[in-house]
Amino acid sequence: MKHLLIATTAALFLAACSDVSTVSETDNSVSDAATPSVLISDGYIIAPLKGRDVAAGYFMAENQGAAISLVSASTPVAATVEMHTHSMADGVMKMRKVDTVDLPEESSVAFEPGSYHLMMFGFARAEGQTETPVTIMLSTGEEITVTLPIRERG
Ligand SMILES: [Cu+2]
Repeated sequence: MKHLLIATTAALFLAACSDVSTVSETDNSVSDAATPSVLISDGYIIAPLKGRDVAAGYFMAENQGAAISLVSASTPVAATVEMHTHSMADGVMKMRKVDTVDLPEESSVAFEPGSYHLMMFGFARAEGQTETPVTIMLSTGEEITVTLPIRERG
């Protein structure tokens, strides 16, 4: 399936109200200057452990243009969102905060368990809320907002 370049404010709004991966790539009329080059797909959030308020966010980021970086993220349901990665230190997997995640030209990076992830602190959602917008900021100043489902811990 072809993925969409989320291109305009209108497209962002539409994407925020539907599954981003199902929007068809039919509108090529937008100008290149307004076209974010990174596609965010397959995203989801893992709800905090019971009694805790830290959630994790995962997604695929596909850069379809020139080299770019993810520089920050935010969501209305968390006080703070950090980008983290895992690395081995003295034989133990540890998380650490990263300021940027670089995406070379036409590359992709997976935010997935054991690797890059969004760490959402002060996570507080409405009762019964099963999804939330998450905004990813790029080094170009562009922002991409996607709606991510919130998965309960199994
Ligand atoms: Cu983390």
